[in-house]
Amino acid sequence: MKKFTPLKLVSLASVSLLIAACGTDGSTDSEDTTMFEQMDYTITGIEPGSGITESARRAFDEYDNLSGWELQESSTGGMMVELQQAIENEEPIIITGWQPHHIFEIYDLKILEDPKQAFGAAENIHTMTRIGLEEDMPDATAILDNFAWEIEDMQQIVLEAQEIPFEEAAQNWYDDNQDLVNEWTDGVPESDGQEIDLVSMPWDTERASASVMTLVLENHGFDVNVTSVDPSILFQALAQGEADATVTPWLPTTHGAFMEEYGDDLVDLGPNLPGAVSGFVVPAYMDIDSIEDLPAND
Ligand code: PBE
Repeated sequence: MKKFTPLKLVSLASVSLLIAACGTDGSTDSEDTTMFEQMDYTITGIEPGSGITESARRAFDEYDNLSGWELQESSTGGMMVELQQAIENEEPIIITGWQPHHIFEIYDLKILEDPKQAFGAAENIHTMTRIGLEEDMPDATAILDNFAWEIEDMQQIVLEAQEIPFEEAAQNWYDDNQDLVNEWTDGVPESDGQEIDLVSMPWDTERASASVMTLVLENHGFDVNVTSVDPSILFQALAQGEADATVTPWLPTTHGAFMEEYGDDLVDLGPNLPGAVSGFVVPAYMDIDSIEDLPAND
């Protein structure tokens, strides 16, 4: 049976004890078994409210071979620490991971094949507004609608922001990409201080896109306010008209359930970034390639 450990924040001390206790003591019949035992048949997840956690739960439903495995939900920060620790010790680990993300620049990782597409195929990150924004703020809506960039752009900001403040990394990208920015604002009249409320999500990728959109709109005369919330709150805020716009939802899969619930009550302006990916991610030194390579823990 599948088991979940909601909101369990495993301390680092208990993780290392666990790993020590499940060491390679010869009690298992193959190296593979040892690797999965070493992980305690546990996948290291992130925040319970994230879309990728929903997708991971779907994977647990769809893959019979994940029976007896656990999804350990915690936080993105906690996941990153555990990943770093595992890689330093060349120990096995499976995380819920996504790209763009700077961990793919720092570590040699692979996304496990997902033949049942529990995490969807490649996704796009979309721009959305509340109903009526186009009528109320046609110029801001035009800029939002023109916004389009690539994984490499977003990843560059996120990577640089590991060393310098986020706003500075976004500003650097903005300064270096004036040609692209001009394409988004070309022909759009400047505002004289109209207020616009953006909603974003608490991940670095989303901080990057919200920071860039803030710079673009502010430099075009708008007064921008950004609030970062969980995906469910973000969709509610847009559907209820409490927020004006977002550049953050991942579709069709990661936030697909929210789109089903709120899609009729908001305006989807379409993709701003193509080819985002999420899934179960492992260090390249692990000798598995597909979710189907994971043995059930019966
Ligand atoms: N993420 C990053 C988010 C969206 C962007 C994949 C962790 C999620 O809701 O899962």
